[in-house]
Amino acid sequence: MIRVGFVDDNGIKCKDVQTYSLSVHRCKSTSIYKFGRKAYCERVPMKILLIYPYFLNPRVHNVEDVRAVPLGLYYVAAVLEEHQYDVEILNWYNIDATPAKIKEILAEKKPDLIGFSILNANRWGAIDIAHIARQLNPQVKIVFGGIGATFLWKHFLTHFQEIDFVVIGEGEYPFLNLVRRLEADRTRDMGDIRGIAYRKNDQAVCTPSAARIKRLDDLPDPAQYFRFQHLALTRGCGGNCNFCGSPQFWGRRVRFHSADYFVQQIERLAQKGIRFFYFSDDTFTVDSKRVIEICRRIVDKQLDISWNAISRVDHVNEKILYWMRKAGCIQISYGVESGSEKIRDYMLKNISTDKIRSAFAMTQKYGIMARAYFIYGAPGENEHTIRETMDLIKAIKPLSAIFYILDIFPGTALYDDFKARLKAGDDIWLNRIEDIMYFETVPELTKEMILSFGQRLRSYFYEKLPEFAESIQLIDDEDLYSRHSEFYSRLAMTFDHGDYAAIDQIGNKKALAEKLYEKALSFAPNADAYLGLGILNQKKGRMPAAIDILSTGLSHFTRDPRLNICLGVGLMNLGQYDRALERFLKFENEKDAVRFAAQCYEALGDRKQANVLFEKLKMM
Ligand code: B12
Ligand code: SF4
Repeated sequence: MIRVGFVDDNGIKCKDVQTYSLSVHRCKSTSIYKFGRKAYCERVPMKILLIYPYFLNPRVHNVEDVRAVPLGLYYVAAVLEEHQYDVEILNWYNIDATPAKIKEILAEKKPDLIGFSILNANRWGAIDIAHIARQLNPQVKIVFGGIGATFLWKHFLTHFQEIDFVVIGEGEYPFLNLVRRLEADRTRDMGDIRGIAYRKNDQAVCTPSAARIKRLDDLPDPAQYFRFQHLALTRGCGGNCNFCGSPQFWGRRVRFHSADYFVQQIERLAQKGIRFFYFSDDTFTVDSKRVIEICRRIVDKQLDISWNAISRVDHVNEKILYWMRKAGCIQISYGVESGSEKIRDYMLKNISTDKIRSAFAMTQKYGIMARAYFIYGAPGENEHTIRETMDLIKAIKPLSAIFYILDIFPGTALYDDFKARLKAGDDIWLNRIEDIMYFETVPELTKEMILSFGQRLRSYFYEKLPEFAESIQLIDDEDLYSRHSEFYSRLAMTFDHGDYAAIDQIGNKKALAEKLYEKALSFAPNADAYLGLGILNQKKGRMPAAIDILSTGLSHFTRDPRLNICLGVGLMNLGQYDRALERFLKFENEKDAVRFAAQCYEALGDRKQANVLFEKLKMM
């Protein structure tokens, strides 16, 4: 859209303007054009909403899995930002299908176009939101993009009139081209925009695929505009697993960002307060030289960050693990999938048991938590293969394990096989289901069997976990001592009050946490470990021991408020209010410190000071 009007002698724009729908070339800097002396023409950017819609089934346990906006949406938005569009991302994973709320927000935002990021499991959320948006404004354009839309474009355009366009594959530039064309209102023939699908004479058609972006660094860095935690150094994966959409979607040739781009992205986000990152590549460590370069720079720049990464067991070695740990990596997730070689071969996983064993041993040795992804419920799964998976768990001793039932997603070899076996078509997705599980498509695997396999695997893992945690042997490298200390301390906290603390199947958690805190301190002083031990001792009524350990902690971390407050509480328990008060008064801006200080004054009979602090507390 462009707006045409006039400026007065002072250069002030006249309010009485008209808006035309015309093609216009953007002014390089201001996007305002002047014609002659007094007329001007100004581009009114389209209002674009990019929505990450809610899933069909509420996530009770694994909210963490669905909470984050897919990374690609930030890239799509950054390209639009770079071209001066008015773009906003809405994370609606938790709007919980509340039409009134959705209506209210859309009515207020008045988008000209809505783009949805589609995974299979959230497509109904998008369809329902699109329906509401259309009711509010029949002119609004609806675009679906992402991996869940790409392989079902025909299905979506055939069955859902709300959807105008599907962007196929890597979305940034096809979407930009589409938006430009819509803005210019030149929609009669869209056939020359590569990488999109639309309805032509009531038939769903798609244009030739868009070329993949050659140099990923040409993409504007979304960190300039947004704050997010998932990053990716690469696009594509050399693997060819039959259950995974990545090979068909991204291709098996891997493209990279440069170390410069990636580290600058981290720095920009760190400046926005992000300290923890998820490196979300399919295989972060494909190019070990590049990864080591990135790690060196993180170390040289003293970026105080920690991060998780995803990799393959055949793409790690000691050198890369050393550098990753130095640079703050705390966890690597590996797709192990199954203990049965037959099942791994069926999945085209192409990794040997030896490789799995050695990657896990190496990773843990460097103090990086090795997490295993398992998939159960593949053809041929039975008592024996589940036993094999348990044996592998026992051998590799993962400190974290995730168990998924084998799902069939469009765009995978498994899906093609499913369609051929069941003579099924994409219409299956007209059902309000999130996904299709493999066991639902064969008679020999029943739901009960699969659920019990899952339960057994999880129980086995939890039962063994304390043993795994205790058996870790870290490499004796002084360079990594402080990292080792962090590693043990973090692990201890997980059992003490983190994720594992809530799991009943894991036994002896407190005793294990205590041992792990002690191991942490055997490498280097660590404030969390001192605090953890202090609290554990206090809870067991071992006050002198608690005071002792907290005092040692304070000799290393004098200004740490948590250690001071915890020690103060210990002293209060021993009736030493004077000494406790000294600890609390150092932290007049910490609520707990002020409350305990007030209680100390009260116990010491100084009602006046106690009241001053209780009043202060009310204002905090
Ligand atoms: C890292 C990852 C995760 C991470 C982080 C996800 C995140 N928030 O960034 C975690 C572990 C949290 C995760 C969770 C899940 N994941 Co996941 N994940 C991946 C992985 C390995 C990489 C994703 C990525 O960052 N890609 C790179 C970015 C740049 O691509 P992108 O986000 O897809 O965006 C591009 C295009 O898709 C497109 N696009 C995307 N949205 C839009 C919107 C518009 C309007 C347009 C025009 C274009 C467009 O343009 C973008 C730029 O080119 C992929 C596999 C893969 N390589 O894609 C699986 C994958 C996406 N995940 C998958 C699944 C199933 C899930 C879960 C549903 C699992 C669950 N148990 O609930 C959840 C979904 C939650 C979510 N928010 O993504 C499947 C999806 C299959 C499907 N058809 O639905 C994949 C493909 C793996 C597989 N099994 O094949 N995942
Ligand atoms: S599962 Fe992992 S290794 Fe296999 S193709 Fe997908 S991303 Fe690559």
